[in-house]
Amino acid sequence: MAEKLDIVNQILMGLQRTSKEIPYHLLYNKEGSELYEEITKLKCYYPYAAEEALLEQHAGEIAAQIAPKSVLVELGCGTARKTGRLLNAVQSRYGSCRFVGIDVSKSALEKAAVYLEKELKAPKAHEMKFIQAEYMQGLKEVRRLCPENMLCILWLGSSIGNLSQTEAISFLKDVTSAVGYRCQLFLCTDMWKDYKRLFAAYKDDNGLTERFIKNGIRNALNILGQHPSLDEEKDWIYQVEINNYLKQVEMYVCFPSGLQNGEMQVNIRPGERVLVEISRKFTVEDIYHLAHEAGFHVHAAWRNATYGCQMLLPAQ
Ligand code: AVJ
Repeated sequence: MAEKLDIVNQILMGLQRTSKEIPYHLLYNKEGSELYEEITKLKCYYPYAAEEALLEQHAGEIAAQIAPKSVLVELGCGTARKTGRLLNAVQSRYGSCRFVGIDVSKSALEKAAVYLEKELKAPKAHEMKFIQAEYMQGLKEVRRLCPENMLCILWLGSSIGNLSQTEAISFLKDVTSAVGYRCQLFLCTDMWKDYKRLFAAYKDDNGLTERFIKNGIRNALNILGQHPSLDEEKDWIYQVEINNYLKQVEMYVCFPSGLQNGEMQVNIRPGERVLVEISRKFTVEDIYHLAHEAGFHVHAAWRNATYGCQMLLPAQ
C-alpha cells in the first residue's frame, strides 16, 4: 500500500511542475509492455535490430571480455529475447554459464525461462535463476546469493537512455554500491544520429509509439483514479521532439482541451503538454564521460555508427 501512495505522489509531483512530466516506468504496464514488444518488430525502430546485429556479430569477443566464472546478471531482462546468444557464447568459451534475470514483470520472467531453454545449445551447462524485483533490490539479492563471484551485469536495450545524465550517473554509482567492485557492466547505448532516422523511429506510421506513449498517460491517470473515455483520448496529441542540446528524443502528450481532476490536484491547461519519456542518444565522448563520472572506465567496446555496446569496469 505504501508503494501505491508513493507512486501516486510521484505522479502528482510530476504533474504539478512547471514543465509537466510523468515517471517513464509507467509505460511498462501490461498493455505498454506488449506495445513495446510490437514496436521492437517495426522496421523503422532501428535500435532493436542494431543491438541484435552487434551482439550476434561479436558474441564470441564479448564473452572473451567476461571474467571466467562470472555470474551474468541481466537488468530488466524482459523476455530475454537477445540474451540467449550471449549465454551460448559464454558457455562455449568457459564450458558453463550462470545467469540471473531480474525484472519487475513476473509474466516476462516466465516467458524468458521458456525462451532461453529453447535458445540454449546446451541447457544443462547453464544454471539459470530469475528474480522478480526492481533493479537495485534484485542486484542486492544476487550479491547476497553469490557473495564471492564476479558479476557481469548486462544492461541491454539502451534502457539507460530513459535517464537524464544526473540520473544515469547516480544509477551507475548505485550499481557499485549494491554489488561492490567485483563486477563489470555491459552497457548498450543508442548513438546520436541524424534527425530523420530518430524521428522515423519514434513516430512510426503505424502509430504504435503513439499508442505506447498515450498508454503511459492513461496508466498514470488510472492510478490517480481517473478514467478518461476513449473519446477524450482521441483529442490527445502525440508529439516527438529531437532535443539537439541534450541529444535526446522527447516524447510528449499534448492536451488541446486541458485536463483536470475533481480535487484540482491535477490541472493541465488547454494546449499544455506532458513529457512521458526521454530517449537519450550518445556520442563516443558522451559514453566515456558518463563512465568516468560514474566511477567506471570503458574496457572494451563494439560499436558502429548506429549503436554501441561497451564493457565498463569499476575505475578502482
Ligand atoms: C526501451 C528506452 C530503449 O528509448 O527507444 C521505444 C523505449 N520509447 N519507443 C527507447 C521506446 C518509444 C525505448 N527504450
